[in-house]
Amino acid sequence: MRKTIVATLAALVLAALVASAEEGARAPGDQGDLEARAFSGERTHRRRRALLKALGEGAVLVLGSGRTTESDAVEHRANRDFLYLSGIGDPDCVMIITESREALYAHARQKEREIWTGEHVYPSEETTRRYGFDGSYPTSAAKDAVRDAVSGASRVFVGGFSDAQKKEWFPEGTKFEIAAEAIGRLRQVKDTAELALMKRACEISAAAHIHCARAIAPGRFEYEVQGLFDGACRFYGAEAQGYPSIVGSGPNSCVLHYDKNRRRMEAGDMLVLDAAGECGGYSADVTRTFPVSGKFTPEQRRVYEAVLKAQDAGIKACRPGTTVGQINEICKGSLEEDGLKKYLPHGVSHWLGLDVHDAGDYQLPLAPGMVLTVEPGCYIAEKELGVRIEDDILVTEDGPVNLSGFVPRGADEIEALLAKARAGSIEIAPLPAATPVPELRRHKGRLY
Ligand SMILES: [Mn+2]
Repeated sequence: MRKTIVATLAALVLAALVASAEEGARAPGDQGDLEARAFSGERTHRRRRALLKALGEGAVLVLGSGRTTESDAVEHRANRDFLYLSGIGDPDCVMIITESREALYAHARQKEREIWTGEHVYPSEETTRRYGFDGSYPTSAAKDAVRDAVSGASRVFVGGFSDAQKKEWFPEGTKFEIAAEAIGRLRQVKDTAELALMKRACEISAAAHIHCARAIAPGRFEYEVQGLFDGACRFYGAEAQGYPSIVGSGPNSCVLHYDKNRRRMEAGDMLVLDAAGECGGYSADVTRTFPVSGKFTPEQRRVYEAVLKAQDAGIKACRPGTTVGQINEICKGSLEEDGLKKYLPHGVSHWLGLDVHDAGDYQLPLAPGMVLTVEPGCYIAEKELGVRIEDDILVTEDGPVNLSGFVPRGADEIEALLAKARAGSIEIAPLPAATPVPELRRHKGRLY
């Protein structure tokens, strides 16, 4: 008997394993291990050394992490250059990097603040070790240290300081050089740990595109699609959206950065969905276009397939040595063959990474490790017919790798996705039945 139960259990476990292997499906996963690898002290130390070497002999780098908000009620967005070079996303930190020393400055530990916001980076031996610096010190010591470091330097590179802060922090007459360009050239080529995070962001975004298709139907609102999309990104571990989700139907399909997402979709509309999640600070950037009715009209299909053809040509060209300018020409040339070039008012590519429009030099030819978008579009405003198709392409020696390619792209596949998605329900707790707003009587002369 027992033997039978064990055998049955083993068979069940095996069946479950086989099923999950067949589907290749993954549950929401912990992203912490990927982040720890991408921002290890050893790795960020190597980045800081590479940067100083690029800046040249006698250079000093003073980089602040800045502050995007004074309010705990508004999310702080980590300074991307600071994050890249340290793994630290906290505000109000400063790093001073010279040929001989790497020092980090942060607010001393404030236990009473931790009640509100939890632990932040503060100077300690553990902080020094974890982030790979030579020492970590309280912010109160930072101004003197900046003056010392700058006085002996032949070149001073600065980032993350406002003009007012520069006056306050640096000796008068300091000749500033901008650090961002050199940091951008480093950020432009991703290592394997960064690519693992980008790949995760793309996979999550792709899954969210497929998930939210069930809300694409006549009569539904653009924000319903956004709700399912953004929620699916968080569900799979994305800590933020890479940028405000663009869900533009009908006339809004022709508004490039539309993000109000309040319109009710109608039969016959096109819907441009440009949205993606962010993992460990790295963003994806994915666009698909859907016919709200479920089927493209012949005209919509003709335009859609022309944009797809242009995108295929652009993606194919993403090889070492090609420039972004050439990819732009290739996509536009393809649209010209179909008489649609005049409906594309934007460039078709940008770098992608810690920023959705990432740092990097657009004159440099593509090299292995670079990631860029290829996103041709066609916007015929008088027909309310907008199409954009966008994927995230990794450049390798062996050719382009489409990191976001598993969202259907072909016109038939898009229609099949919509048909399948609509068969699924949107299971969410219903709003309670409508009840009237309580009446308020006149109180101290006030009118309600
Ligand atoms: Mn883009």
